[in-house]
Amino acid sequence: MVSEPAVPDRQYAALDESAAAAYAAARPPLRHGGGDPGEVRAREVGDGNLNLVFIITSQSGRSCALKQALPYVRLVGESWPLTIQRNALERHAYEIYSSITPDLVPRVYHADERQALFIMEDLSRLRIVRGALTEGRLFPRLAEDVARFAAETMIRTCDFYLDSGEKKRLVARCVNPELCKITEDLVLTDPFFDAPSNQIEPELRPAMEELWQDTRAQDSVARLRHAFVTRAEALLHGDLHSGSVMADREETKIVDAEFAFFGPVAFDIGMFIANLWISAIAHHTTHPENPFARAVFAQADDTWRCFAARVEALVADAPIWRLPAGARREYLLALARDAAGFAGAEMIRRTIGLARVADLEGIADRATRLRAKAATLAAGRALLCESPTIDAFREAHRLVGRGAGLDVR
Ligand code: SR1
Ligand code: MG
Repeated sequence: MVSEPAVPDRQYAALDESAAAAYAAARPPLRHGGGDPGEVRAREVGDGNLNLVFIITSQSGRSCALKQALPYVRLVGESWPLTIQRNALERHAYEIYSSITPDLVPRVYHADERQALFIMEDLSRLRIVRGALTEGRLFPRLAEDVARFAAETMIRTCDFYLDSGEKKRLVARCVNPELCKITEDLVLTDPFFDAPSNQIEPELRPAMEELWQDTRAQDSVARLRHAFVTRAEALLHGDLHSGSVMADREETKIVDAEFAFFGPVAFDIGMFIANLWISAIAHHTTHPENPFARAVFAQADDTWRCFAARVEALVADAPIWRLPAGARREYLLALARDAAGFAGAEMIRRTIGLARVADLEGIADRATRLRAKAATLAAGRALLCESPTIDAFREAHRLVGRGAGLDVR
């Protein structure tokens, strides 16, 4: 990876397609060993809530992607400013990930902190998993790969694997206050009171008012928020949902790591599984006869099983600090409870919060859409209430399955 030398008078400017093409044409991987890439074209394809993403192709046949941070939240506009330093933090996270699970993250070729951008591998051969799920496509390696990414990158960056000084230096290097605040607010606070950022259809308001009065759910979300804010356990991706994973039948890549920070190990896996559950509920509500919903449910289950198995093996084999068997069981149970709780909060916020999802919003028929949303809200609330006392993650899975009308064992 090549880093751009600091040029003091060159100020940050958001790129347009022609500026992105010109920028990339002069840098790796398009400008390769001094060779001319020929005509270069850029297409802005960013469909996320925060950044610009360009796919850049050249006459020479080489291509790449350029990701640049905007100084505000794209979803909302310039009225919500946001640090562009998140781009350097995301790249730093990829550096760490590529030392642990190189096959599961994009390769980064070039970075420019002043322009808050980096150039990485073009992944347009793969699909964003959320989009594929909405079209009824699943990828066979998804559960295992996402579970491997989460378990390996988190357990190898926590105190079981890192010497105490090294761990604390890494925690300091990965502080990410602005992006964490987005999650603290949008995932773990606003959905749990009548906040202006929520978008609640009138038919769903009674369910939300009940949730706001439910002391078990409120206690649970307060505990989760406390854990998210205070427990610097391991390097999290911080936004690991189906829109942050790209895949096909053969490979999986985890992207959009700008929310990375040191937080509680259960958060990422809970978020990812929640988004699979949302997809399964949306499909089951729309087409109850179609087996696809059941297949997505099974992937959620597999994700947890693969994650728990790998965490257990990694912790049992840890070089710095090895938990004995009884403590390991307690650790895994605590992870299952927290993951189920975080999943509940994520299901609720993706249904009525600021950043909702295509799985639900894309259901064309209003009555069906409202039924699906009522089911994701009910499942989220049940997870919040029951997660502190479950004895295995399977109980959370059954709870969601039953709520969705799927008889899952
Ligand atoms: C204002 S940003 C909204 C959401 O988009 C990101 O992908 C995160 O999920 C965040 O909560
Ligand atoms: Mg994102």
